[in-house]
Amino acid sequence: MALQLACKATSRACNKAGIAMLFGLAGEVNSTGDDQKKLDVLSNEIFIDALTNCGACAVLVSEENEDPIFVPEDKAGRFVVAFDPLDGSSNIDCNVSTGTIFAVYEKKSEKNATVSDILRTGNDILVAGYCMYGAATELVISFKGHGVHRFTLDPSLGEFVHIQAHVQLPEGGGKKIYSCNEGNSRNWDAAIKGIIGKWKDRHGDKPYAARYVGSMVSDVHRTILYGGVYLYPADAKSKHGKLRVLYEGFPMAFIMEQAGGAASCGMFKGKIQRLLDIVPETIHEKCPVVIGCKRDVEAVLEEYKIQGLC
Ligand code: FDP
Repeated sequence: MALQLACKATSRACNKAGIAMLFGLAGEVNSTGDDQKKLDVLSNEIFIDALTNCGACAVLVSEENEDPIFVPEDKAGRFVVAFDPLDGSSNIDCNVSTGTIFAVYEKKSEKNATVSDILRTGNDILVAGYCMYGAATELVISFKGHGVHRFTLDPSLGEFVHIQAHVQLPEGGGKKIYSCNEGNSRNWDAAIKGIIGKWKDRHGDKPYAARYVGSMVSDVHRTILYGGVYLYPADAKSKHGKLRVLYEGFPMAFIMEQAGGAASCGMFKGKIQRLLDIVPETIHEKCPVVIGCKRDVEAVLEEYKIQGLC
């Protein structure tokens, strides 16, 4: 309830951003070194307020806060939430879709929560989801073992309406789409260069289409509904990729697997790793991301074998 309330308030802020003069920079740099936008700051306050006061949470990790937030004892509950309040924020000022991403765990510590309650493998996630602020506001959420569900915000009611139960990626992998920032290709390893090359040159067959919004929520949402693959791989310059484990990689990998897809890091720290198996050591750690339909994720992993890299 707290998460969906915060999503509604963030949706309203995004819709009114132009009128309420919420476009532009807030003048600060966040925990991950990005310039904070006014909407980053506002949405972060919305999520922290909702999650701190709902009585359900013990620790919060936000992309916008360098340190974990420990909920005061009198308001503390048993859940731990990692979130990126407004992902894709470089798209805010040109009115392109952004989103919130979150993952929920149950704390292990018997008494007061500690940071170890959040530095865990993605296999411990109980609930993960994202909310996309696009042409419509859509909340996609999965409670472990209960499938992926889509809800669209009806602005006239102010409520999320359940529009699809047990969402699954299209049978066989769906549309042939790859989604990545190809501007980084010079620094990719041979396997990523190789598979993207094969998708573009299919010896007479129609090539894969390239689609990249540059907002992870939108690119993942399209991948779940249409098929294909989304990649932000490691490269020679960024050995851990760009995306954050706790509030980007893990929740999206969890949802993708629950929807019948696959989620890998590709080659990471010298081996191929399933994304949800990694264990972060710090709260803002990054990891490479290769997520989407099994057909395409497996083709990426196979390419590492073909190139003799694993
Ligand atoms: P942004 O920097 O605009 O916040 O990690 C955040 C993210 O956006 C993702 O939402 C998006 O997929 C990715 O970064 C875009 O990165 P590039 O600009 O390097 O392609």
